[in-house]
Amino acid sequence: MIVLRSLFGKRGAPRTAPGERVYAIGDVHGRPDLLDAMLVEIARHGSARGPAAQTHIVFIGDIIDRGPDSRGALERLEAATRRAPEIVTLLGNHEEMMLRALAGDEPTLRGWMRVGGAETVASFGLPPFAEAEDPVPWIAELRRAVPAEWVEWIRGWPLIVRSGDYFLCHAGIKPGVPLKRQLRRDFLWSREEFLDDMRDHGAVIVHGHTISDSVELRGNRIGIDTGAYRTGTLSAVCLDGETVEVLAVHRGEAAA
Ligand SMILES: [Mn+2]
Repeated sequence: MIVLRSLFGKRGAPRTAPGERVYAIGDVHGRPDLLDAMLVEIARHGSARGPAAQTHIVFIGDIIDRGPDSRGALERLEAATRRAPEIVTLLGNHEEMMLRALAGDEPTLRGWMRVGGAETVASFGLPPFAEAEDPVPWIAELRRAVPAEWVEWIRGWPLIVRSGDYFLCHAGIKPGVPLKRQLRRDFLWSREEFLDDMRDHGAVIVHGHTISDSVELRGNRIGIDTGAYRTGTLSAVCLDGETVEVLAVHRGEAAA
């Protein structure tokens, strides 16, 4: 495990809000085994580090899709959140697609099937939506398969969490636009324009959504998606005052 201090140059080291320890966990994408392993690792890490006035455990979004067991990942997360109210899950673009499909948005449904939604519906016991079929009965079937209380729960997931100099969101932000005026779609879908931008965004942006080989610690952002569904490695960072530590759990490749 590494500890990094004063990474961030000109404004001085960024810090969490006083007394706050924040664990931010990368994209889970249908891997309940890794979700559980990471919560165990965080508990171990927290005991070793000693108590904090307040701890927040933040999943960065994209709990579902691509991996083998999205239904299981939601089930584990829901159970963990009931036990541990310090867990917060941010909305990811994949949950956004599922919510839109459930609401009857056909173009989103078609796109969702191509980017891992087929795996999610399979985990709920449904065949994928086929291009030529009538979407109305298929969507009705999906609504029966996904528990209504889970849909309401996911609808309530926030887009952002802030602690001191850190700003957490699923994908990123629109550079050059104040954090208070960002759009929902930028939190959910940002890619290169954000990733390549070297400017100070007014906070260090902690995000998932784009896979990197290891956690990316940059001056203006921290990328924590290490592609758990295909690498078997789920990563997280612990932000505590001025310290940043990287955590990871590994459970082998997802079953093909
Ligand atoms: Mn994403």
